[in-house]
Amino acid sequence: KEECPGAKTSGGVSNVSFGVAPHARAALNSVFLYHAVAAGLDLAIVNPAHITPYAEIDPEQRQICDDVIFDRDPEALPRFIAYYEEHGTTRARTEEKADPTEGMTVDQRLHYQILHRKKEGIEGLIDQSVAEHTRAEAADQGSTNVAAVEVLNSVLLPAMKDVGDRFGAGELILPFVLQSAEVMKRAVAHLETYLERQEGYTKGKVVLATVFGDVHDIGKNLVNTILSNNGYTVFDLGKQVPMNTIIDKAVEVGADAIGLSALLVSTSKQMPLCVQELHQRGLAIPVIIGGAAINRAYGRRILWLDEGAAEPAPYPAGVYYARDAFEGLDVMDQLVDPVRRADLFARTVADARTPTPGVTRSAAPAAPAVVPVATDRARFQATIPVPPFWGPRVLERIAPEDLVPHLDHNALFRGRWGGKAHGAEFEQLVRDDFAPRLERMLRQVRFDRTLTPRAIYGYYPCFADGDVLVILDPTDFARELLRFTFPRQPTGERLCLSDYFAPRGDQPDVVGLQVVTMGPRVTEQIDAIQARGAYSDAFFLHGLGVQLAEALADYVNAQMQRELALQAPAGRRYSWGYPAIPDLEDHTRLFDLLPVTASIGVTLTESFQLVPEQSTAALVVHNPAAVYFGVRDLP
Ligand code: B1M
Repeated sequence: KEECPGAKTSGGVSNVSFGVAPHARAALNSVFLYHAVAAGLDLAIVNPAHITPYAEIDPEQRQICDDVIFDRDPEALPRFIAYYEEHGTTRARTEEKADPTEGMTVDQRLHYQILHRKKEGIEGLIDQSVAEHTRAEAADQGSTNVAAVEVLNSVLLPAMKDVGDRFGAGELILPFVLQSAEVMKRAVAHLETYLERQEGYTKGKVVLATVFGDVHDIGKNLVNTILSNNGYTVFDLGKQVPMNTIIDKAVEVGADAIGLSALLVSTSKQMPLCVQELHQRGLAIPVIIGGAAINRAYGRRILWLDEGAAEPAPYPAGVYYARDAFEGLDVMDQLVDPVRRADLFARTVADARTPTPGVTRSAAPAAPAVVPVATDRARFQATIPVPPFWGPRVLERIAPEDLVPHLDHNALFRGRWGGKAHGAEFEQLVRDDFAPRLERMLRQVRFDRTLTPRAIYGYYPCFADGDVLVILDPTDFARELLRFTFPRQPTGERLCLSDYFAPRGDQPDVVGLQVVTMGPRVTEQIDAIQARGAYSDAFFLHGLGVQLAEALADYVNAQMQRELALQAPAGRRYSWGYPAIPDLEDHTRLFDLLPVTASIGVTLTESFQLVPEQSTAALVVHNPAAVYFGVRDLP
């Protein structure tokens, strides 16, 4: 592969283990496959039924297999054979281990299985538990219905609470919590066969939605999973939901709270509108808000009904910010208890009245007269690159595997897949679970054609005019097409992105533009997986998809850097919505320049978000002096 770039390799993996015992082959083939894939094997011929998943092979066995595969010493093979003769099959070894639930009561076993993410046999345990609780209730005119409610409240919900507490303490990562929720879902589904359809075994009702104009729902889905598996009835209205639909549903079902989710600053503006509308309609339903671009201070601000008034009054039912799904659960637990609810409201209003130290708004200092960078025309002229073409170009045939070198593994494992919460055990988690999982998933998405990466990019003539970047017609440099306006830092160096482009001169400067998408199928697949209750699979696929969207943007960026003969950091990409170019409405101007919808099928919502969800857009600046800077853009 080194000699012939672009060549692919395939291998019949089990050839490596001919002649040894079947259970030894299952381990050796797996370890060999693991190393072969890491070394660049593209296609493997294996019988999945005859292979032990790498993550299930303990470190001792991996070491023994590694020694054979890498031929570490002459004793490696005899040691390998002796080991597997002595130890029998992997399955037998597991069975030899003491049952960790030995000596536990049925209810303790249920708790154990939820905490340890074990689905097998959960239905049988529920049957036994309901039977025991029914017997215990007998003296008290008990029924299986009463017993089932008790199992829910005294066994299953405390187990999920334990899971949540351990997540809060950093002992569990989010995917594990989701797997516990899957066990919980299965347990509750079985328990429901004992429950008469009646009100009373729900802890409360929540209407949940991603606000109008916003296409992101991973945050909302996580909240749904955690709330519904902790005893709440969740009416999930989906994404891009108009405010009136949310309010009408809350009234219809008698909701105890409305949960609103939004990913971006622009769409978070729907939240205060919803609070105001509830008040206008004389409704007093508490509102919980969450999302990446908002914070507690925002929650406190939108609590007030008339911010401009001398004595603004709080929305009487309260607005509560939830940092994550577990804080959302905690808020709900307080809201459904009248005493705790009054207390929460009083504390929230008191907090909102107390100015947070260090965030009081001060008047912007007088603007110093500056902008030395942009005026140096001669300096710019020497560095303006020559693009290989002017205008747009579409990249159609991008294979997902081409994106792997651009995949930020750290961001994927720590951020998107939640591994950063695992502290010191992170490395082991990556080795035992995340790395083999990634390999597996990449194979699967290739096979299923889940990802359909497409991109459009282009080069446009331009010049800077103060805080404005003027874009010219690529076929007629004298004709102005449109203008992008960027904010100038209010303090300090008072920089603006336009400072890094040459002002008007004989030759125009050049700006790069790009839009990339992983396509609609990945979102459809995530929705389908989520709908069948495989929460952790949906979470992992979402994380991989979004990180590959970033990888795709980087892939296109690298191509642009090559075409313009730039050395990083020259050719940095800036996305709309970030502090240096905050105005998402500029996506419409971008779409006027690049035929995005016609070529790669990406459209914009009313709030200028990109659809499909796993898409991103950027402007590329060739000037190496343009490093990250910006103005704060929190609401
Ligand atoms: Co982008 N992105 N992104 N992005 N992205 C953010 C959101 C941003 C904050 C980054 C930043 O500035 N540092 C920024 C927004 C800032 C702003 O609005 N001004 C931003 C931007 C600008 C953009 C684009 C607009 C850039 C562009 O292309 N021009 C673009 C928009 C895409 C589009 O329109 N389709 C874009 C693209 C992308 C990717 C495709 C690469 C990717 C996908 C995002 C996705 O599908 N989710 C992505 C990512 C990964 C991020 C970050 C890094 C992570 C977002 C995420 O998925 N979080 C994010 C920065 C960050 O947060 N560090 C960022 C995980 C998710 C589970 O959390 O949704 O917050 P979240 O939900 C949490 C809590 O908030 C809470 O609980 C949930 C679970 O614990 N919660 C609730 C949420 N709702 C609740 C409701 C409740 C209770 C709790 O009610 C009961």
